[in-house]
Amino acid sequence: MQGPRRGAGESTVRWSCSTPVWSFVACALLALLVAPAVGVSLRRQCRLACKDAINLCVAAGGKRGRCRRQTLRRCRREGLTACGGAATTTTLPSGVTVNGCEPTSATDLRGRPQVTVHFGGALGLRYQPACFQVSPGTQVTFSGEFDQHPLVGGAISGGGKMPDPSSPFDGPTSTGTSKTFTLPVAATLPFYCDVHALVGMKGAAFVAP
Ligand SMILES: [Cu+2]
Repeated sequence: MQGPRRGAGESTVRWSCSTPVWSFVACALLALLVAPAVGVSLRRQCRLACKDAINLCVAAGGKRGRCRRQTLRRCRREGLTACGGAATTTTLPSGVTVNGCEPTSATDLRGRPQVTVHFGGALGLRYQPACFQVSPGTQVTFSGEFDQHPLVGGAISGGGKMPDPSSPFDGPTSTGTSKTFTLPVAATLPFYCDVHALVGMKGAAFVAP
């Protein structure tokens, strides 16, 4: 049953059930028609609202079916707000990981105007810190050899690289040894090394107030 017809059905129920002429059968039948429509509607709304959260879950390496089930279950339990902030321009719902990072376990560097991420060299094929939280407006400086470890804004998804041209990290940054990016607004910003992403050289900045 579609949305607009549901409204008509509800008003019919109210009218018919207070009118003795109508039998119990009619009331019961209408109630049966209306009730499932409400349930279906929330399910459908969750499916729409949680698309990004599901994609992010998959991008973080999760199996699509499992990501879908978990995300939709959370949406039905906690309401649509559970998926309201799933896009890369907002924060992740807790429990969802991207590039091996999850906001609640990420290094909390909020409140600092400037943060440095080191990579390569003595650290090997990784970023330090790899998973971190910063406040909106923070300047994040990546320090290391970009020619060996080109930096790209984006996520690793199902074993593949998914560059995000809209990421403040953009990229690839493949020359020089230091580059500073300003992260202006609350966002989930995964990044990776274009050469070593698939062997785990990746991370994510969670920008949160
Ligand atoms: Cu690398």
